Amino acid sequence: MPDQKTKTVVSKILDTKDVTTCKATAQMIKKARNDGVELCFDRAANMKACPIGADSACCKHCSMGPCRLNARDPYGKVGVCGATIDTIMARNFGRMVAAGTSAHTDHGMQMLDLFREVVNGHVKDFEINDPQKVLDVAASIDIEVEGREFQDIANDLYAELERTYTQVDGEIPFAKRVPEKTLETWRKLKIVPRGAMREIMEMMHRSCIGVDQDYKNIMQQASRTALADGWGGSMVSTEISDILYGTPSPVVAEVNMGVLKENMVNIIIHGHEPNLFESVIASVNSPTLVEAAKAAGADGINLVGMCCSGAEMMSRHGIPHAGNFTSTEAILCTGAVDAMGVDIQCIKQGLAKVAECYKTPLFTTNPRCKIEGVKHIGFTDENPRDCTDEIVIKAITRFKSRSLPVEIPQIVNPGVHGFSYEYINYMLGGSFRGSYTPLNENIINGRIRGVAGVVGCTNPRVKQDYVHVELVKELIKNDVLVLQTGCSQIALAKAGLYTPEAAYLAGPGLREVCETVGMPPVLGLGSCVDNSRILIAASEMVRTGGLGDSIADLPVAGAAPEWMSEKAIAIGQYFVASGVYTVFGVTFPIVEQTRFHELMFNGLEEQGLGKWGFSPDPHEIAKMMLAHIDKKRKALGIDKARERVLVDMNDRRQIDAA
Ligand code: NFS
Repeated sequence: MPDQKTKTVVSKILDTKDVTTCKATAQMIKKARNDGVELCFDRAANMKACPIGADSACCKHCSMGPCRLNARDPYGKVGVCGATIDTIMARNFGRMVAAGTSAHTDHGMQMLDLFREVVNGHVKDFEINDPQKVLDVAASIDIEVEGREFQDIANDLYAELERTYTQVDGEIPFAKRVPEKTLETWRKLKIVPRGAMREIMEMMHRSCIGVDQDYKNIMQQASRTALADGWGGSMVSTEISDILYGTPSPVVAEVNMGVLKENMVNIIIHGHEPNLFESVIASVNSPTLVEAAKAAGADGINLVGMCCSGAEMMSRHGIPHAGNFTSTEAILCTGAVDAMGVDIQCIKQGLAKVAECYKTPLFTTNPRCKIEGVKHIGFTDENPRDCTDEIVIKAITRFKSRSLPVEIPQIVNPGVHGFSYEYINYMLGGSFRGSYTPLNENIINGRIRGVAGVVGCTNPRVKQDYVHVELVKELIKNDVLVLQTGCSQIALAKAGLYTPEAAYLAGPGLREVCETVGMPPVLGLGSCVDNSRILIAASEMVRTGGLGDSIADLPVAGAAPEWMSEKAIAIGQYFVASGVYTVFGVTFPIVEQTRFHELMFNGLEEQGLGKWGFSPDPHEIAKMMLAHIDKKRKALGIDKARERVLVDMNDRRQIDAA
């Protein structure tokens, strides 16, 4: 039993069948309940979401309020300052975009800081692993590379990319990668981002009381801010991480809680920054620490990832992954986690109590993310091992003194991960004629109906993994190639969709392509900042030809069916502003039958951008995405009559048996 002093009484009893389709998580929820330990699922069941807040119909931006409007009569009332429902919803939405963008850009800027310090030789523990990518990225933004010293090119690349964040005026460097017609639309709408800091600052300013009170004008700045994330902060983060740690290529990796090993020192790293994780890899491979683990009676040290940095490390190095966002507390109930190190983002404060219950040392490492009562071991790029060696030593000590019974769900799902934009190029075209031509050809000839990005979080307000898995199964069944990142990728990996054999679940056209190339019907691209890889792939599809002149012309669609974070809203808005129809599940912060709703779900598309969609139901989301893909095929003149294929009972039996 866990520590009696720290356990909490769970009031509302949950049926695990209603909260998750992840069998390992379900097993741990039951164990937690027996142990009297509360998890996020219990907190969600016992915390009714505020209906006014869920509709985004309230404003607390000044002390004349907070003002609450009535979603059933949205125009019957205004705030004390006179703000209408449209102003209030647009301001709230803009601030969510600003918050999400700030998270990705702050992360990206830290990666860029590290690149600068590696290039100038101040940081010795990290190095450039993909020098070719330095040249490729530099060339993509018109930095001269021919006949120049590598160091000079790298310095120029740093200086140029710094503008992504700090530039006061002008277009961000990666605007050069945007298809011409898409960029033209942005210029017309005045939404080409300057620097992310400037855009976030202006978004926050404009959403203050008494500033921007025209919902269309507020959304113009929200789009510009979001684009500073997708084509700016996030894209720089992905490119620099590839440069420093290597560009991913397919690798077999194991996913699910069974990656924990009873007879080993288990360490989980959970968060979003690859530098912490890379340094832990060095620590767990240190002969001294491996010896210490063995001296403590363990067979060795077992390093495992969770959430986004976990997805990134799995893609790059094949490091096992233990689960997505809603499983981070549940996994501690195994009693087998000897240390958990976290950095930034999606770190639940609830982890502290669960870790205490199961005597798992939990460490924060980044000055941006401390948790009351949790030990902080500061991580620095200059001396990274000081932090990560200490985490490993603490884990070994905990292994030696394990006093609680260990129960590890014995479920492991191997799969192929690590598809980058570059690898897709190579995979489809071969090393001598790498290109997206075969992808475009297969879309034009109808073998592949379209491409979907299914990404984002899990959320204890909906059955974990269920919406992701049902949606993706239906999309591939209908010959839609699915690209994935983040916690969604982990959901599908746990469902067994990351094996080439899973192609049997795909429709005949997609199956044929998968079998020819030897790829799974879903391609995992890594963490949430790696959604920028989807933008680059979409640009390349436009450039390759035959599918229209802008991203908005492509037969593509996106979804975040179990989203929860403001980061997801920023991502959704940059996909919409890039021209992609993007459907969210769970809930959407909006009141229907308002002008703001009309703008978001139709008006933006009329401006030449993409648009939003919403449904909590995976089959409905699939229907909406397929209808959009078909509409785009028709506009391109490549449509042929197709029936939407439903996943029938026979398919379900096959899936369950898989
Ligand atoms: Ni994305 Fe990563 Fe997961 Fe959602 Fe959180 S880990 S950045 S926000 S929950 S996908």
